[in-house]
Amino acid sequence: MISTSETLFAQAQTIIPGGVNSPVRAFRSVGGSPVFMHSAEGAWLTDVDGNRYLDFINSWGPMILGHAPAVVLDAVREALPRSLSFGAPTRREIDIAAQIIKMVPGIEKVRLVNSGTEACMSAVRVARGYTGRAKILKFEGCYHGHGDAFLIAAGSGALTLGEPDSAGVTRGVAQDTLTAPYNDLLAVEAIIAANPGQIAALILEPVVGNMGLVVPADGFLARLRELCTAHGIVLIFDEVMTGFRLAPGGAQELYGITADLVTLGKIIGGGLPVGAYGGRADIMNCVAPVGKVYQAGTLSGNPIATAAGLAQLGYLAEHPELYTELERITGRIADGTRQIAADLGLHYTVNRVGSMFSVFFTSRPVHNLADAKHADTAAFGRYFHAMLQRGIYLAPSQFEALFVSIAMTDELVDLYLTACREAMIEAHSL
Ligand code: KE4
Repeated sequence: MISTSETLFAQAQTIIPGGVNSPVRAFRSVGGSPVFMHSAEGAWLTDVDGNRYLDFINSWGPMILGHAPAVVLDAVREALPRSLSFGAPTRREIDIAAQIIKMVPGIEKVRLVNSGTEACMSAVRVARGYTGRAKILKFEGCYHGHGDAFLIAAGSGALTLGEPDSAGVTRGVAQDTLTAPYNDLLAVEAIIAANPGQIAALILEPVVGNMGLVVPADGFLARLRELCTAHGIVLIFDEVMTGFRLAPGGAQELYGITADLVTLGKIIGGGLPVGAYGGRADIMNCVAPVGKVYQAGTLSGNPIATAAGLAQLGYLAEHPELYTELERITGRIADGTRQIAADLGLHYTVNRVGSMFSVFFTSRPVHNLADAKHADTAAFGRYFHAMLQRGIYLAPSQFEALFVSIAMTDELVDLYLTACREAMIEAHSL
């Protein structure tokens, strides 16, 4: 019997490229037809056929409070009657900027945009304007959105599609993007030495979610901080995923390292389109209209999006205990998964930081993209579908992180672990 999702997907593909508005949603790397969602509440998604799934994507990070949290919905309902957009400054933009500055270390000034891509593109442009330099250094497997400068050895969907460099990115752009393997300080030092006075910014995911979850090696972030300070390079932490997730102050708080600029997204909007970039005032004062680095946006600071974002950030700031619970319950998930794989003789690598984790279908440790690429993506695809059949909704790619919300309970973890064991057995015909 053809499901409604399959019917809708066939229809969508006739008028939307690949039938989706973001490539990773198309299930290309795991095969099959994507599930079309109808509604969600707490930890549960419901698709258009009425099937329910335990959500480990949570909109790729934003839904840290679970789906449809009252605190966010109430704030949106309260804002709705006073128009959906002004294109003029509003009080709430001051309130959310102040909230971000209160929560995120190192941010003295912040500008709102509408996506993580915009935040990262803008941060790099400001770094170039501030330093007068052209080149940037990124890491293989890190994803900073679909800006041209970043689609070089990118992670996430670009990696999943097996097209590490996107068509349409010109040689002129690519020549200014230098890349190094993640966690490889020797490579970073060599690139800096080979490009004296030319590198405007070093941008990275302080904890990587976009090649699957990869943890910074001890001392890696601290050494990058030293190198950037010594060479006048703007250190940009892309915390679009990790911001407000790993701690109220994100990875900067967790690791005690302060970047020069931070990019934010996902959680910051409570599920609505908000991104932000911010950091040292001397750098941010280069941004128009006060400075000469131009950046703009019709819907930046949108009153409904800022209502949702401010409500979510406020709740996270007022309930720091939820990070302890996320640590505990995600620890149960990761440790349980690792044990199940080991009991089955698979010994798969499970990387986790806080409420972000990935199961790599390889027994090798995974510290960078080359390691991650050893994973058996075919087996991962079979596992993905075996879990989907059992009502567990994972990221449809080996090269993505999973996200846990505070709606996850011990009973739901037990459901997940039971499904995980059955799916591992099915995926490997054990
Ligand atoms: P957006 O433009 O998608 O809001 O943010 C881009 C971005 C920037 N930086 C990091 C660290 C990110 O993870 C992202 C977006 N993450 C992907 C998931 N790998 C979003 C999902 C998708 O592309 O559909």
